Amino acid sequence: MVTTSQKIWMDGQFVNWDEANVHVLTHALHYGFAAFEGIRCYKGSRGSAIFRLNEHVDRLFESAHIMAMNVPYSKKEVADAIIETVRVNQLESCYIRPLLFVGYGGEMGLYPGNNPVRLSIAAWPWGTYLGEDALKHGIRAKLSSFTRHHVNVSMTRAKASGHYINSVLAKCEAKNAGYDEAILLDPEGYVAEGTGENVFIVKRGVIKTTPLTSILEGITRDAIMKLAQERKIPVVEERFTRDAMYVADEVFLTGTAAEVTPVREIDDRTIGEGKRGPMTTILQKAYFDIVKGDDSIHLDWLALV
Ligand code: PPE
Repeated sequence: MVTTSQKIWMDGQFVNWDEANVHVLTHALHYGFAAFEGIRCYKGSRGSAIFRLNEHVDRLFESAHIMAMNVPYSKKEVADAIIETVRVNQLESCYIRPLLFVGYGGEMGLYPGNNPVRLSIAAWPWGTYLGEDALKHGIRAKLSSFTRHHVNVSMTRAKASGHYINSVLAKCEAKNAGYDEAILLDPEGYVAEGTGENVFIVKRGVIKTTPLTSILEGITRDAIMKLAQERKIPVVEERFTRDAMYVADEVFLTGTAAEVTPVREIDDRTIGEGKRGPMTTILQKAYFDIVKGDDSIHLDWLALV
């Protein structure tokens, strides 16, 4: 169950949580034509801070641009509204979900026409994404029977709602088979990403992650790559196969919701030692130090509430 908060920002004003409703003929509800963000705010040593707020707002606008949606606000207005949503609800640590969608404006059919582009921003407390044990001991993943999007079917640089049918199908398949998460391959058979996470492997001291073809350009992915480079750990963006994951020393997933989650098993094969590996431990700690305000080098990644 979601832990509710008091108010949701909708089209420029705050409404009560239970009253943040839309018409059933909302375009986005029918065709998935919406873009969203997932952002975390952490209470740390410097108070509550939103991680990489500007990058998330930029990505929301990029999604809109790819989808040719006009955002009726400036980036600053959206960033301010996000901070205000956390403040109004007096949240300390929370997950923030801006949703930009084509609404109902009297017309139906695929063509968005003059239907309004609407924006809502909700925030609520959301704990560990993949279970209490996940961050410490790792998860069990399964390769999905569903393929991630082809670049010319869906443009995955956009965090578009409609893309997530693919993720939801993969997630349900993996969960129903008793696994924690699914990993999807791209249309050419190389590893793409998790249902809501990017994938990294570690082999003989080198970190690899998938290139930006059929994946979302993760903001956590970018942070982890930078953190590794700062520690002189080699990082390459390169395609790899499912068997490269099976024989990797470590595999981990990154995402705003999933944070930095070790993968201890894939398709019933133990990965490395079957527990959180040393590289994952270093990068996970580095990540949590930043979001908790304990790393003075990356303070520019935090927007204080
Ligand atoms: N790939 C996908 C498909 C994805 O949805 C996410 C975020 C990522 C990679 C990682 O991106 P980033 O958060 O910028 O590091 N998934 C969001 C939605 C999760 C959900 O269940 O909803 C998230 O983590 O907020």
